[in-house]
Amino acid sequence: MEQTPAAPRERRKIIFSAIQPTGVFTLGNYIGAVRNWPPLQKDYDCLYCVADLHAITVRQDPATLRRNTLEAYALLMACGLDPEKSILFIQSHNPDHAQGAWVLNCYTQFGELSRMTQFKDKSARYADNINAGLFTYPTLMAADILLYQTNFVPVGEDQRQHLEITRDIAGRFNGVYGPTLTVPEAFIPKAEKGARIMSLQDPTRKMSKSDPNPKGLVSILDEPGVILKKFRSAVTDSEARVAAGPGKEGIANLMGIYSVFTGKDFAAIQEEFAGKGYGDFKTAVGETVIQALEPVQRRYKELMADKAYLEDCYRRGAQQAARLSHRTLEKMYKRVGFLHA
Ligand code: ATP
Ligand code: LTN
Repeated sequence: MEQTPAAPRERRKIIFSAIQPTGVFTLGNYIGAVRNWPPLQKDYDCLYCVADLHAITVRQDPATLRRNTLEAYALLMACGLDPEKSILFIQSHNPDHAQGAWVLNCYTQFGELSRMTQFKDKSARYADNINAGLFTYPTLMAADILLYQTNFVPVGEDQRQHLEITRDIAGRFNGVYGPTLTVPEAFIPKAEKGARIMSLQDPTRKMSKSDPNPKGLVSILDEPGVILKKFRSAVTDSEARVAAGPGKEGIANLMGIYSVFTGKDFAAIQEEFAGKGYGDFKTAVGETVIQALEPVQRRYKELMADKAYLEDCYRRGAQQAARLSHRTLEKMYKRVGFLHA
């Protein structure tokens, strides 16, 4: 009997995300983004990238940027990303990103870039360096995503607007030239699952790697003693009741962190700490975080002791990425009418 060919395996959906090498990842980066990436490796074709091109939209010291880039790459692996399962690379190693961004710049309006809240925030914060790269940051991010025909982009809540503009740009390009770019969707954790972790010193501001006040952020490489100290001095309120509610943003933030690592919901946490003071609660949160980060810190030390291996991984990652992005870039070039080289 003639053998029927095996049904073609359904193509796996594509995941892309990136992080800027602007410092050691914070607990915010970890909870809102990086920690959610390793489990996706099983069911999706994943690409993860260290966004060094994006990092220079803010002035960087060259030696520090170089060090931060290698460290960010090692941190991604320490957090569970596996170069045998995903494509892990450094953005500047694949020139297609810059080339794709140029084309997309020409399909992005000045007005829509002017409305981006990150641009407004960063141009207020770095008023002496409001450069064109800071303004066109979203088109480079759109290129990162669209070059791989990405279906889903796992990021924290603060990136939602960037995903919206990416979708608009893709839709516009497809509208002019016919279907070329996959319109991606954001994968953002639910609010109580750490979509937005706030500063420990000012719970109305998000925890950020580049916060000049290190007391507000927990870095994922902080020593246990430091982590405990930062949680113990976290800003809360004077009510001494472990519960979320108006005026209790600090406590709600700590409850969110505790919930992520213990799997307990807010009601269970409230019950666990009923009648106890904030001191006990803050210590419990700190200890849970220390425990969760211990394997990451251990793996990171091992990886950083083998630079040749890291180099090998990021070189291979860049080649794998370029092979994929090239197909899309060629299509885009053809669509817009560039003469074949
Ligand atoms: P920078 O301070 O240099 O602007 P950042 O700490 O804001 O950096 P990014 O590199 O811009 O970090 O973001 C990497 C990922 O971490 C993104 O997916 C972003 O949504 C997520 N993220 C950043 N900060 C937080 C936070 N406080 N809570 C949850 N997710 C976050
Ligand atoms: N802008 C992002 C980092 C980033 C990114 C991307 C995230 C650059 N390119 C592509 C997702 C997809 C940030 O986290 N600040």
